[in-house]
Amino acid sequence: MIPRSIPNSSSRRLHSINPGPGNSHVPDFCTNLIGVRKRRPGLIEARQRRRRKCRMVRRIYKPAQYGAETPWHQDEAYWNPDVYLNSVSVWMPLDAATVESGCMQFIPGSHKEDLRWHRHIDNDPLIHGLMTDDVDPRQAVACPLAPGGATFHNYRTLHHTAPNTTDNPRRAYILVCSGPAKEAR
Ligand SMILES: O=C(O)CCC(=O)C(=O)O
Ligand code: NI
Repeated sequence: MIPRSIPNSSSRRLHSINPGPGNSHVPDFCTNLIGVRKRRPGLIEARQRRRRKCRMVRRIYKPAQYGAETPWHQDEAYWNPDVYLNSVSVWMPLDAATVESGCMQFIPGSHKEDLRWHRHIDNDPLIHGLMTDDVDPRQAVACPLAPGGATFHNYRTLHHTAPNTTDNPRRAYILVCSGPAKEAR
């Protein structure tokens, strides 16, 4: 069995990649749940079991000339394995997404393979973002998109985005959908 990195409990449900100064993430759904968790522990899990369809919306902002790389990862490394497996993410740029501005890049076929070993960025457990070194970037396929286009990726698909080196921001809207929680199958 390939080991997974175990993020601390507060970070397991958030998929906030590379939260350095270059990227800004607004996990609306998670922010809401943090409020719920304080009021009634256990309510989050109950709600997640009931919600069988779309679970999370995120926005990622890579500022012009500043937005940091999102390192190679599989989304599964972030998910609570009891709840979030079988996700598919719809990634929609609101600005032109090119290799230079940070379009999505994928390793074809990686969704059929195992979860790779992930570690915290900079090996710093205080950094929420995870990354894997177990990847051959020469196999990457970049997917440039016009605003309003979309890519779809499975929770095991290896993916990455480069830093934004252009003069324009690169904003993306991401819809994460998943299947039933394990215990509900
Ligand atoms: O937009 C990015 O930089 C990365 C997005 C991502 O990793 C995802 O949607 O799963
Ligand atoms: Ni991702």
